[in-house]
Amino acid sequence: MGLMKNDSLTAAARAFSLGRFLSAEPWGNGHINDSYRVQYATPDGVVHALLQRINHRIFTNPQALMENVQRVTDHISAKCAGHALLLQRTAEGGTLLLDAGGNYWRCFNFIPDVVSYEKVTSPAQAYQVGLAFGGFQREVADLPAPRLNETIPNFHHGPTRFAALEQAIARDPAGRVASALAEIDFALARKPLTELLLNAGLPERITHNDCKLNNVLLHQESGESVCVVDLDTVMPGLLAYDFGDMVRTATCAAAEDETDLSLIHMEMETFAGLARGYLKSTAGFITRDEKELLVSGGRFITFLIGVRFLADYLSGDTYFKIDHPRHNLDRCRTQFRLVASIEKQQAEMERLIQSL
Ligand code: GN1
Ligand code: MG
Repeated sequence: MGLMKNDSLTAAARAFSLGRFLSAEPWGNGHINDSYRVQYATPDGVVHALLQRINHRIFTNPQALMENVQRVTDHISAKCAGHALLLQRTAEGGTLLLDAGGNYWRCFNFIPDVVSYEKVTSPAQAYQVGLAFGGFQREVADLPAPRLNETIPNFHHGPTRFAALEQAIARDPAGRVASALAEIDFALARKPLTELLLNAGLPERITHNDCKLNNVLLHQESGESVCVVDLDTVMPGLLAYDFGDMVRTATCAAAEDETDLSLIHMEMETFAGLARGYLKSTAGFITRDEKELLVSGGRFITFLIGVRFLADYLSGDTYFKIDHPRHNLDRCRTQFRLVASIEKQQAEMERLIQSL
């Protein structure tokens, strides 16, 4: 999915009436939606906003998605002292814009003085990531009923994701199976992992479901977490899924698409920082069972995302944005290498969690 033609981008930017539209530039590294930083002129000077085109091929019910985002941002901003995400409104008063080309747009306030990272840089940074997503879970824990919409059903459901991979292997629509035999073997050998968290009797929570390192905004000077972003997949889930995605992205100091696999390693000290931050934020509500399965969550989610990248590679890259034809295979390889690294250190990681 390429970037938008300038005219529909500009029209969308103008619809959110924050001032006189000046410019828009692509922003961030999301694999799904298209994001832009927009500048507006106002009587008080230039203001920025984050404008996003929702990928409605993947988020097939943008209204249900926006209902979730609205409820969650309202809830958090009402109790949050610092910066929080807020939806901006169009001149007609809506937060979701459907344009003439059938594109869905929404717009957030732009959080100032922050940075986000593609690779973790220190245990102290991992601590901030754990603190931030754990804090998010804590803040939404008392969201009033009803249950949130499931924006993507079965999002972290292991058997469903694995079945999609098996189907891609059997059909081989892009003729790529022969180029991924080692990865396919790795996945098939771990099929039982897909059931691991399902029968553990863990409580349903409201979770973020995309707890990537780059979804935490850190203050550019202090390095402290300011807020978490990317609320599209906030829905019912398990704490272990969120912790798992943090293990996946914030304990390995390499990019998700690194091609030098010798750099892929679950770093114990960084993990300790992450676990400390997370358990500090969640101390008031995490149960013993949930705590016991956090490391399994790391192994599971890293495997699951690897399975998704592999299935997309075999299917001819229909889901994740790519920069080159082997991109999803490169991503799958880092994930599987990281799974192996977690498996080697799992006992030690679990001892560490229990010591906290
Ligand atoms: C996608 O677009 P982004 O980068 O926030 C994906 C996540 C994956 C992630 C892998 C809706 O997130 O589930 O973990 O890529 N989002 C969706 O980097 O599928
Ligand atoms: Mg996302």
